Amino acid sequence: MHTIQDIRNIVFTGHTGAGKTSLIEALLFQAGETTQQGVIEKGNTVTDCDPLEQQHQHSLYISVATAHHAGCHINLIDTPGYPDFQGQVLTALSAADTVVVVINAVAGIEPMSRKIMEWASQQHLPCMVVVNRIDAAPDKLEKCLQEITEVFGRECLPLELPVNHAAQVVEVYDHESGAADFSSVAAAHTALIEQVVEANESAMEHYLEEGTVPAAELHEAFEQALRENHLVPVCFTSARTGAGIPELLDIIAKLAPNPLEATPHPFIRHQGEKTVETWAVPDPDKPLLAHVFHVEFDPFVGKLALLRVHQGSLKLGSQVLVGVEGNPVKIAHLYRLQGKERIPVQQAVAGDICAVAKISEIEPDTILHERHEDDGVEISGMTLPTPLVGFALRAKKRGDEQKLSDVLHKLVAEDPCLRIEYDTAANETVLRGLGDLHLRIALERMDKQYHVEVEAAPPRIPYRETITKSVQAQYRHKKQSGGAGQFGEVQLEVEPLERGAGFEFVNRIVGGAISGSLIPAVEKGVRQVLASGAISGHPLMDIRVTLVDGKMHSVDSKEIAFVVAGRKAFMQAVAEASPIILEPLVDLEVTVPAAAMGDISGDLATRRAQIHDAQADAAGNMVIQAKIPLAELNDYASRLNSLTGGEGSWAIQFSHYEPTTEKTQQALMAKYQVAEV
Ligand SMILES: Nc1nc2c(ncn2[C@@H]2O[C@H](COP(=O)(O)OP(=O)(O)OP(=O)(O)O)[C@@H](O)[C@H]2O)c(=O)[nH]1
Ligand SMILES: [Mg+2]
Repeated sequence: MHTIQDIRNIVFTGHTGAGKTSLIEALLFQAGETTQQGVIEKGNTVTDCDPLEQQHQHSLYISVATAHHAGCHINLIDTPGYPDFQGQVLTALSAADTVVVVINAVAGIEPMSRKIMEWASQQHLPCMVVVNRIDAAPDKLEKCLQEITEVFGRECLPLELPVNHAAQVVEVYDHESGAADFSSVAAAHTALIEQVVEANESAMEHYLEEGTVPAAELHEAFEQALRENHLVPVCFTSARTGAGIPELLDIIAKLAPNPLEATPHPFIRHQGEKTVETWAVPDPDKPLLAHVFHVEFDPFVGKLALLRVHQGSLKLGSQVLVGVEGNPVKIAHLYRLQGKERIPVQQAVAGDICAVAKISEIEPDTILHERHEDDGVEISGMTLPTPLVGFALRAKKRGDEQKLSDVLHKLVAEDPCLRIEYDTAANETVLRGLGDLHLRIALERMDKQYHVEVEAAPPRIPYRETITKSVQAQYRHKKQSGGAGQFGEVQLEVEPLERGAGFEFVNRIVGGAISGSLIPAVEKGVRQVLASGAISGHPLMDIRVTLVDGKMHSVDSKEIAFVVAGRKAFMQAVAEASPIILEPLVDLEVTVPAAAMGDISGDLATRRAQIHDAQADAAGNMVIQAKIPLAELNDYASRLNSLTGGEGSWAIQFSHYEPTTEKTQQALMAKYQVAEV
């Protein structure tokens, strides 16, 4: 049974293709967890265990495996490197004590790695850089290290150096001299130790006075330097040849922080109206606090929740409380995971990672706890990016609607950056994600894993209608067929308001031409048109409607008559007030390699974009800022991918409404008339 001191929680992050999954595979093999090292191309790695991951040869979800080495229980968390799946990385950070950013030695620092480094330092998480694929670029490693210090900072220092033309590596924490492919072991050792002792006064004193630091004190200073991001060690590996793999495993066991040495993860506690920051105490004997950092659905065990125990111990057969409701549940199945394999365990102590199955009350981010006073505890995580790219979905087969809805809820539970929206105006279910690939993988999963056939179409663009001049209109509603009749007459004035002003209804009736009790009926009629649109079926905005006059009948003037009169008068007024259709514009930020700049701006020009800024960032990429109609972005993700070879990224945010083109307006109006007939 391992203790908290034996645990290491390492999350592997970095740009797609850097070799995270392969690296974990090599570490598992080195530690003797597997008898054969799996290969991405064969689809037989431990952590790419999902059929879609194997088919695409890319990780899509968080996956956990454990290596046992030098008395340590090392939890290795694999994450996807595609930007579309960054939600998985952000949630995995909440379970980790060390963030390993894997860099592809051939490609150097790529966009996702830079982003992850920022996130990790925002959270003060200990970081390590692993330069992988050194077999493929033995001559580029010195330059790669230089780039790392330039981009990530001078805290990045080699903890290893490649030797024998990158066939091996030498660790420079213990080794004080020897040759290396570049620099020297002595120089790297001195630089590392000097950086470490700067973090700790007593270690610094020993170093200055005696030239050496006692091992335990140096270890403590090393951990402190990691926590303060004063040191980011750089290692070198080849998952393919095995170079640097035994050394990396040793380093993880010896120098990566255990949960007691790591940066504690912050929690918040809701106390009535107030929220206060709080910390878990990584002590197995304290009351339980365990955080669900990932949920997945297994065809055999159903809902499987991955947890990091932050305080106390989670025991098989125990009763725990779930989330803010504090509902009691029994832990009937407790596992540790080895990719898709579930290994039953009796308990998970503070600091450890485990999985529980078949507890329907558990959602992503749920806290399992023991005392009702902890019902209001939540983990305080990073803000996730907003999913903006969408598909409107419909089940192909009639009767599959409920199945589709169930599947969508599962997909959203598995990925915090997928979202379901219901557009009631269009009667559409829209699935939103961070990009085209994100949504396409979700569609593929619906088809291949859940066997529900769907039709996907671009979602309806939220167009709006408005008017461009002021007019008055009058309408008399009169119905006299048997019994009591209906009579109502209203005179309205409509005026355009400035963009974004919304809607105003003003009553200017004086002298009781319409009784006060019937005026809300007129407004009701007007609002019906406001919501459903007058010319294209889209809501109206930026309009003031003034009720200027009207007539009533002492017997026949009921509410319904004035609702109808209000509606008809408003429709008539809008038709005469030169109505136009507005479309939403968004602020678009595109980051692309400088070489792709020409193609990208040319393409944007064909999409009616107005580029207002283009600047190089620190890594030499171009960052373009533009305003662009949302309607022009339906296929942008795949276009950007093909123009930049997958190197581009983009983000949008709503900006404002502007009149759409004459052509779009005519098309929308024609479509509406056809639908109305
Ligand atoms: N030459 C060489 N190839 C490697 C090495 N490590 C991984 N690869 C190859 O690089 C490709 C990507 O490896 P993965 O392990 O899937 O990379 P990843 O970082 O997990 O990628 P994502 O899951 O998409 O984020 C595969 O074809 C691997 O065989 C290495 O050390 N040397
Ligand atoms: Mg992977």
